[in-house]
Amino acid sequence: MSRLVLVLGDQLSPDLTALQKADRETDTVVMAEVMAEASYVAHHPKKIAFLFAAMRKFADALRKDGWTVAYTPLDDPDNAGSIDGELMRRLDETGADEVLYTQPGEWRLIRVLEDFASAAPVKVRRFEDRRFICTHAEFEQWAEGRKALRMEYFYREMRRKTGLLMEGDKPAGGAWNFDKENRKPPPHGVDTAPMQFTPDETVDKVLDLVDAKFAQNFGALRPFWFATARGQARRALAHFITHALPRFGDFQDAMLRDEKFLYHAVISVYLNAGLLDPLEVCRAAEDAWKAGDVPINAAEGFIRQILGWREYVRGIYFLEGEDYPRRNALNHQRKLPDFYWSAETDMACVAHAVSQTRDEAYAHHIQRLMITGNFALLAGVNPHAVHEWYLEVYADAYEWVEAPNTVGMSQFADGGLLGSKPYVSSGSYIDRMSDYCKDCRYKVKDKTGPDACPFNLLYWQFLDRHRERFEGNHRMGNMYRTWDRMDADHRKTVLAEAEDLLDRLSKGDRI
Ligand code: FAD
Ligand code: DLZ
Ligand code: SF4
Repeated sequence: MSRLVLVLGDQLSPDLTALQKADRETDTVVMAEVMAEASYVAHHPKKIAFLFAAMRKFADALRKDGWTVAYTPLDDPDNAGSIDGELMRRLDETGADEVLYTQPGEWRLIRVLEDFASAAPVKVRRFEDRRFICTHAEFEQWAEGRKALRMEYFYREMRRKTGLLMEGDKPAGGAWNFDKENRKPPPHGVDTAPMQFTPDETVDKVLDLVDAKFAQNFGALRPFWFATARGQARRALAHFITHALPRFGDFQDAMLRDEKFLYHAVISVYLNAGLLDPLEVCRAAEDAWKAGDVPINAAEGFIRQILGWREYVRGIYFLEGEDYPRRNALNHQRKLPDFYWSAETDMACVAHAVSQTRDEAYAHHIQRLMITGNFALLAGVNPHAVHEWYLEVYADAYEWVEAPNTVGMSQFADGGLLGSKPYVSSGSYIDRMSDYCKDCRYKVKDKTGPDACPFNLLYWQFLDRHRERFEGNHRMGNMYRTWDRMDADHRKTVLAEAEDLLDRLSKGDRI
């Protein structure tokens, strides 16, 4: 008996379930660069290049390990153009009598492979993706019967399950969460950067291919410095643990114009493709804390992002089903402003986040949440358009992780399933946490008038237009009381100027 074993571009892990179930003596691994995957959204060229290069190197590593790999490059004249097409072609070619695959991370591709299984002349077996700490069954069990699915409680379960940062049944350091210590304003200068890798021959070839085929996509392909193999990704992780993790907690929410990465790990691109394993990353951070190299607020804050948030959003994506990315609880219908592509706006914070995204296919969490996400929510942009933007522009974007973060956390389009209140802020939050405002054409201190910061105007207009929904929210009551205490004429001016700003946005005027 011989089988085909599918390995997708974001399944580059030797312990992938389908590989574990296969036999390297008799079975053939199928990997394919296909247009269907490379164009279901217009991915950032750096993301495509990263994946193709990592796929090619993973295929080579499998071959060295004794596997037979049928690998199809994008420009192979026989390329069938899609994952199911490639599987059919390889079935014909090899005469294999079974296909094994691991569940993809997106409903779209799950359905494609289900249809393939119905049409295929041979048995097709699917396995759960075990490269996560929480299984689907465990998440469903945790969610069952709960009124609110709060990440914090899920995270504690995961701490107990893994024993990470636990002292017996108590959290290490005496608290589950040290976030209060993690809200420091930006530092003056940053003394580290993520590890960068010079393109080798494999990467160079892929860069030329991506240049030729995807030049029209948003984003700069070069310079390209991502790790593209597990060994490199491990080195990047070790570099982060030594040089940046100690200060990760303190400056987790800070933003600096000239420091794109601050003390962030820049490993989501590797984790999500399978080059790093989430538990190994958490254990490495825990070990650094145990060795006394990293304070507890940093180790805990970092581990919470992976053990907590990453696992939790995946659980939500699969629990909620395929309509999740289409939700629009606030009925927001505005078109995504053009400056999300061009960076041509006078708002220094937005211009900066967008141009950094174009150059690096990366922005850190607070830039995504409190700059581009915040503006889209305040302005009432259609959440599906926002979702598509995030899926296109970041190298770490796959729907299972991107959609809950965008549709749920950032746009409140799931009606508060994921977050108990919308992440909106006026300019003063951005000013406190960044150095963007000092060079902005708008004045963050101005609440009204020609120089008023758009976040100031839109923040109050957002609260006002969604009063019915949010007034009773215990975390937002204070803001409504502040708004109501303002002078009536001032409120009228704010609303009128906000409407004017939104009108100009609709007309495509520069704002
Ligand atoms: P660090 O800040 O160093 O954090 C360490 C790791 O924790 C990350 O590598 C990531 O694996 C994990 N993590 C942190 N926050 C989250 C989170 N909220 N959800 C899931 N994992 C998290 N992350 C993605 O991996 N892919 C996406 O497509 C994505 N889209 C996002 C869209 C929006 C609107 C927002 C607000 C957040 C999104 N995130 C996404 C989460 C987060 O912004 C990124 O994981 C993080 O910025 C990656 O950079 P880093 O590796 O330097 O992370
Ligand atoms: C994102 C992506 C891209 C750009 N290209 C490919 C590809 O050519 N071949 C492949 O197997 N996978 C690719 N991927 C990743 C898939 O889109 C991903 O597996 C699904 O979105 C599920 O997460
Ligand atoms: Fe952004 Fe307003 Fe600050 Fe300008 S003033 S950078 S628009 S927050």
